[in-house]
Amino acid sequence: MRIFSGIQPTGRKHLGNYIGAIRQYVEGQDRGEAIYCIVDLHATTVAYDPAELRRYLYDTAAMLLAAGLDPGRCILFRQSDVPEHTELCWLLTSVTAHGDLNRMHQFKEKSAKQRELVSAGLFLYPVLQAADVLAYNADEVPVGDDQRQHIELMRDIAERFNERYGETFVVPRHRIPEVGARIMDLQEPTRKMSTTAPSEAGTILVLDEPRAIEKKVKSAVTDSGSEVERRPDKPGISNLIEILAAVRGVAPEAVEAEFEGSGYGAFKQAVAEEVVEYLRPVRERYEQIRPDEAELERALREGAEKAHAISHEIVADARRKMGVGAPR
Ligand code: ATP
Ligand code: LTN
Repeated sequence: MRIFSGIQPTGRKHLGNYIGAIRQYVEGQDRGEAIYCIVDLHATTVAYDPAELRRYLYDTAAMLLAAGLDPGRCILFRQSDVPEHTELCWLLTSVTAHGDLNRMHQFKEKSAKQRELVSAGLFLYPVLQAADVLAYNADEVPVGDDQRQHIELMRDIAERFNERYGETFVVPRHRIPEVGARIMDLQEPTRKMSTTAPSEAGTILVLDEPRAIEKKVKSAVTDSGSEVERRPDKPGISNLIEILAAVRGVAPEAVEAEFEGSGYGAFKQAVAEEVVEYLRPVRERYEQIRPDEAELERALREGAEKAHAISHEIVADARRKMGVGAPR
């Protein structure tokens, strides 16, 4: 089985990214042929700083290695190093409906936030994402819940391509974790945790110092009452329950049962401590890995060569089926 996922080089990864996606990547290495891509081309679809993009790319690569990706057991590479992604993106536009792209939640949200320019790249973002996956004929795509619609679209694109030009692509399925697929902001628990939140107080960064994590968890917005229970009228407590369950690798019901009657204070204390211990080894390994940019670069290039060897054949087949390029 082939597993593929992509992650944006937005330097600072948070607990939502870690629980929703990154730890699934790590576990994917034991379940199949795992391929992970740092999507620098996707990062150019909104306003960004070129020098920062380079730095963030290394930050993200170091973070993934610190989390447990092992270049001996997976392929880790930079999207722009493998030109098949952009080529296939264009080829796939021929079987992508404009109306479908217009309906993408992420496009609507991100385009509303742009101050200067809503780029055509932002509109085509999901097509490039489809190309990322289809270029490897991946079976499974580990992502957080917010990517559900993008995965549905890439399935439609693959199916339409196969219908129109003949069987070419594997139609991939998402792998969204049962617990922790949508970690919410600690200050505004009706919004997903994100690096682009207006305030950092609600976002636990993977590299946050223990004291910062403790402060953020303890000042998390909770609801009136004192029951540690998941309920629609208790989004703050529900989120903390989900976080602790994900960190422990247990069902949320087990957390509810353990903290029944203990009150918010003791519960938050436990969440803070366990999140600190959960992230500590990642932060420590990151500090060791991040300074050696030459080594990060070497690992990424090696990854790109392996990725290219796979995607080259698959994209060449798509070209042939579409009747573009010289005949063989
Ligand atoms: P952010 O909004 O924080 O910038 P993102 O979704 O735009 O994150 P990525 O860093 O590329 O961009 O996301 C990597 C993975 O993390 C994706 O699979 C995404 O679904 C997942 N993810 C992002 N936010 C959360 C969250 N709050 N809870 C669970 N998973 C998440
Ligand atoms: N849009 C995704 C990142 C991404 C991706 C992919 C995820 C780009 N290409 C391919 C899975 C498969 C996001 O997390 N924001």
